[in-house]
Amino acid sequence: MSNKKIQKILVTGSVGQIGSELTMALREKYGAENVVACGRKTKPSPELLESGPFEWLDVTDKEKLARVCEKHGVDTIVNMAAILSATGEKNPQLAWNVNVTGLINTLELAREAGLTQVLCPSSIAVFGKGCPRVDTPQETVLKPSTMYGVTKVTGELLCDYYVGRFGVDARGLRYPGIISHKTLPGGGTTDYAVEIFYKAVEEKRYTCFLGPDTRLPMMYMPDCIKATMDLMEADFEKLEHHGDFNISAMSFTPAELAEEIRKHIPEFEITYEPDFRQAIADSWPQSIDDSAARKEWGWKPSYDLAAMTADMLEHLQKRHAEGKLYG
Ligand code: VAH
Repeated sequence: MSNKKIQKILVTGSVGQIGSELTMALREKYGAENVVACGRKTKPSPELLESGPFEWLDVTDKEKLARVCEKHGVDTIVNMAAILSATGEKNPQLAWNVNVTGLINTLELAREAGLTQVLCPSSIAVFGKGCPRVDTPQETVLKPSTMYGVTKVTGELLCDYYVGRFGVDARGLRYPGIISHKTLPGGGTTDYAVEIFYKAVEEKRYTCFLGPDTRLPMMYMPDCIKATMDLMEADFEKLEHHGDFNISAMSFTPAELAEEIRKHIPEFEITYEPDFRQAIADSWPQSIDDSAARKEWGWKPSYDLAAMTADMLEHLQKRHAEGKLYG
């Protein structure tokens, strides 16, 4: 396996929560014309559409994926297309098709075309019953209770198989809940940690779909982007793990997040009406041991709860004052 240089990237799921910001960060680093954004149906932002190449692509369509990669001379695929946990429970077959068929299409293309790298996101959703929920280790029992988690365990196993059997350079991160002020999330269990900021700014109150003491691992988007791009550039020879790195930045509960928001908006009020997503959250870790990522490729987060809250509210309060809170 050689550390071939990444030159031309295709990002699937470019219009999603992580994909939309990751695509822009990759364009800044590798050159806008060298990063092909792909979306399935959601309308891309003018910024994404006008800053570099864009293709309509369903990642489950292997022939179209191959044609687009050949057309642009792609050597690296960042496969962000996914159906997340809550939506996946409403349509588990769709989640399997997008998350697993989509992934194996990218791995097969990497094998057939000798691509430089495939970045395959995983999630803390791979964890479930039988593993420690505090400081959840890199190596432990993986028995997820959601189809999303099942697809991510399958994805990790497929990545590691393609690395060992075919010499494909496949890498992945177990993302925690990701929080951003640029792109609204869709269909996740951790989405409350984004919605709460918009409602705090707009209405000074929020009804949370998880209970007050539901502790979950979380990360601010700038750290998510940094982790992803750092792993992409890591020396393959130094990696002991491939598709399944634990990463984390912080862990908090809705009550702790509300308390932090009240340091900026004293009158903010929160109520709790747990729904079906409570059972999903209760099956996930409360905190993560990410020592493998720190050791193998120097992972280190920059944002904690206070820094993230201050930055989120600064951006959202400015947009709200300009009358364009939702863009
Ligand atoms: C979800 N945001 O809630 C995603 C993520 C760990 C959570 O995978 O489904």
